[in-house]
Amino acid sequence: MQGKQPVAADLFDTLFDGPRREDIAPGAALLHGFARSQQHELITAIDAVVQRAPFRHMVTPGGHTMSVAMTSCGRAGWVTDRGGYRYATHDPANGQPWPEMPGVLRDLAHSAATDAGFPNFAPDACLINRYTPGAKMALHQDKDERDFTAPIVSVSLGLPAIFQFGGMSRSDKPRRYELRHGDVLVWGGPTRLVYHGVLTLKDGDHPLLGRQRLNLTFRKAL
Ligand code: MD3
Ligand code: FE
Repeated sequence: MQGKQPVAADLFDTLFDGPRREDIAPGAALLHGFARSQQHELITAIDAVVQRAPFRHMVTPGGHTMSVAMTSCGRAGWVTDRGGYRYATHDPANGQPWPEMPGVLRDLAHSAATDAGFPNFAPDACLINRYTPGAKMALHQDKDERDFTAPIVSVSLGLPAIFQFGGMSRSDKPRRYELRHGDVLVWGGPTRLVYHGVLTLKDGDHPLLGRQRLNLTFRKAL
C-alpha cells in the first residue's frame, strides 16, 4: 500500500503542513509557509530585479568582504562603502535608480505585516540577500532606517537556515529558529532593534533554487 512516507524528491514539500503563525516575541511573528503559495511568482520577480541590479559582495567599512551577496529594489537600496552603511536611491554599481519593487513583493510584505498586526506597512526598500553554502551573517542590529516604528518583514526562500535573535545587547544569549522556504518573519515594536544573525548555511539542494538561500527584507528606510 502506498503510505504517507515522503520520497526524497518531494521531501521539501511533504514536510510542510500548511501556513501557521508563531508569536516568538512581543511584536515579532514567524508566519510559517506564508509565502509558499506564491513561490514561483516571487522567484520570477526576483530574477527580473537581479538582471538589472546583480548580486554583489559588499565590502564593510572595516574592509571585510561579506559572504552574503546582496542587491536591492524599491526607492532605496542598502549600500556599504568606506564611508559606512546607508540607504541610497541609486545603485552604486551602475549609477541607475534601483529597480522598482515588483508588485507581488510589495503586496506580500503588506499582507504579512497586516497579518502580524501592522496594517499600512508601505516599504520603500527591499534588500535581497543571497546565501550560498558557507555564507553567514554575524549578529547585528538594523538601525540605518529612519523610522523604527515601521516593522521589518523578511521572506526566506530556498535552503533552510538557522536564524538567531538575541536582545538589545550583543551579549544577550540568542535564541535559534530554523527558517525554511516560504517562511515570513515580521519584526516590529519592542523587537525592532534586537541583535540578530544567520548561522553558516549548510549545503543542500533545494528543488526550486538549488544550492542557495534567498532572503528578502522589506523596510521603511527613507
Ligand atoms: C530582527 N537578514 O538583511 S532576516 C538583514 O536571513 C538580515 O538574511 C537576515 O538580518 C537574513 O539585515 C535575517 C530576519 C530579520 C531581519 C531584520 C530584522 C530579523 C530582524 C530586524 C530587526 C530584528
Ligand atoms: Fe538584519
